[in-house]
Amino acid sequence: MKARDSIVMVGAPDSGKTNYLGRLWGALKAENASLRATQQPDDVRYVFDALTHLLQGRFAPRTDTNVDVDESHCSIQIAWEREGETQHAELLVPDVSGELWADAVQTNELPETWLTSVRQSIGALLFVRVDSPLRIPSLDWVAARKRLVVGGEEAESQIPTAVQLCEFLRFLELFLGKDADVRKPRVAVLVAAWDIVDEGRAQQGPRAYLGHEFPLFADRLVDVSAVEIEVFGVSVVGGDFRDEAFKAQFLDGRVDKFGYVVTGPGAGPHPPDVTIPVRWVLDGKARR
Ligand SMILES: Nc1nc2c(ncn2[C@@H]2O[C@H](COP(=O)(O)OP(=O)(O)O)[C@@H](O)[C@H]2O)c(=O)[nH]1
Ligand SMILES: [Mg+2]
Repeated sequence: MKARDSIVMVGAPDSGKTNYLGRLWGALKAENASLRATQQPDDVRYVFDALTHLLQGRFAPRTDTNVDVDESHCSIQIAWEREGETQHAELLVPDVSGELWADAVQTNELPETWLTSVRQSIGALLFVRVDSPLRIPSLDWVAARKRLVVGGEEAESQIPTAVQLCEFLRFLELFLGKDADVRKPRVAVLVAAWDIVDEGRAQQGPRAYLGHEFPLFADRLVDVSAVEIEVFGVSVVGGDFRDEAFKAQFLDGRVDKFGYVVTGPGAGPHPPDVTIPVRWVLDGKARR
């Protein structure tokens, strides 16, 4: 049987991967989902737990960094219809290992198993989160480190977040799809927790947001040619559970009515469909 196409998830710790995956799982298992999960993931607990947290009105907490890395590796089998034919793919999640991605950037070495996953994938989801306390600013590095220590949060990487993002992108440019059947791999950049971006910024769209917050990375995005890039703002439930009014409203409703993706400036949220970035990556395969 032909190997199935895969998409790989990439991002530093606290970049929103687990919560997205939990919410995506909910979307893939929904009745009449056009992009659907075809079987239980091998590490089903991990995905279930993430969704269960959301359903209870809490974000899934950051993954315990002490968890064994292998345990976290998980994949979701997905299927959808294109031109009357059922297509299959899988979403690979080398999660928890966000820490390891950060190490890889620092040491310039990707663990062999990931390298293989990246080479065999037709596309990637690259995560960066709005207002992550683990973010390392590019400019005022010394002050930032002091502040991080005072705040009780330890910087896990000494490399500024924007530089780290550029490095992730460089890995992807070098290796993504090299051993896969795809002409030009697609990389969806997911700006997670889009719901906490203030209204003015939100109006300008996710690409402009990256331009403000991570100018170095935003500049790099423009001159990438080995992969195709699109930037998405993503909110897994369409709000922040720290907002009690929102939380009450959420708990009163159904999860499939919450959560959205935004694309261009002024585009506003699409109707609740968190699968949009995954679809966009998969569609890259159809274009030859
Ligand atoms: N407001 C808001 N916060 C989010 C969203 N997604 C993630 N977060 C926050 O980001 C934190 C880290 O997300 P997580 O999925 O654990 O990141 P990971 O370490 O990359 O797996 C969560 O605990 C939430 O506080 C979102 O859509 N909206
Ligand atoms: Mg996680």
